[in-house]
Amino acid sequence: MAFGISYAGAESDYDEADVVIYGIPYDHTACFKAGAREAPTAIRRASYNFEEIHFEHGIHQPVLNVCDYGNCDDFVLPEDMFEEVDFCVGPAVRDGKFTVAIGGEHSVNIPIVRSFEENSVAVISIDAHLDSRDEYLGTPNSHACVMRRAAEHVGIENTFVIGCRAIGEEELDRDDVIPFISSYEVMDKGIDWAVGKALESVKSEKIYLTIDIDGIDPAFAPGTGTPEPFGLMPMDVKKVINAVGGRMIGFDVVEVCPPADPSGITSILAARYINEAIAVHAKSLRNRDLRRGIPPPSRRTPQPWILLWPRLWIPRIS
Ligand SMILES: [Mn+2]
Repeated sequence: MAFGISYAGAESDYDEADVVIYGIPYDHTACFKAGAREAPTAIRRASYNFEEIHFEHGIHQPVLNVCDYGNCDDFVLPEDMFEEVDFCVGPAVRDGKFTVAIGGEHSVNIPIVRSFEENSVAVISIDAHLDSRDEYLGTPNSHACVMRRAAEHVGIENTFVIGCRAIGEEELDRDDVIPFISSYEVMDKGIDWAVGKALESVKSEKIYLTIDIDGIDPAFAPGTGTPEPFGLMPMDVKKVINAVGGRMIGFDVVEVCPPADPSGITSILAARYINEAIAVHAKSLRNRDLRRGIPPPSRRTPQPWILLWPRLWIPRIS
């Protein structure tokens, strides 16, 4: 259980959890607006905005056991952050849990991907940037190098970026360009086409989905470290989460920057994507159980003390 405010509905212990949520409040390689370290708290708070039921999926979110494991400790050097994330998130990956990480900047994705076996997963990224530099501002572990590091671990054929529109010359002027579809192509041909291409392109059946919130147009997600105009629509990304569906084995949302998000709208969108990923995972588990002849779980019965509790419950923030 998290210290302070937990993600809404995350009431399970680790052992019985299907889904484990981690906050990784790391932003020390930020190059424009810093402050993503505040996102785990802001997104957890935003999670109380939503209904527990997803009528469009026929899913009541509490059918899954969700554990909020709290935040990783913060370290300044990315290599120390990697070690901490491997210590916290690595065991859950190896235990076969569905992990949901809340960044932090995009570099928090590097140690999570490395906790999967080499070449065992594909990494699909929603991002305004290709993030494929060998190194940036003196470190190979910058948030601008995430997909290059992923490609080294899972193979370049198992990487794909959707929605990018800010790419450095040195990222394109090389033989091993990370496969991508720009936001301009998505605008012309539609997100269904784009995600279809991505799913065809990657070789691994299992997919880790990482959402850099700056992939969405800054009109809808202004609270981010490096905002970039001409982005994806919020609904596009919901569709991507659904299209990846049962192939998704882990998820993160990164680069929300609460100091640049005075209305909180970006954190709300990020929390909604987390709920979407949890609902999609719940749906895939339900379908798997149905194939095995196991009846779907019934909605969790409220405990008597919950029925006595005042209806308006405002989470305490500490
Ligand atoms: Mn980005």
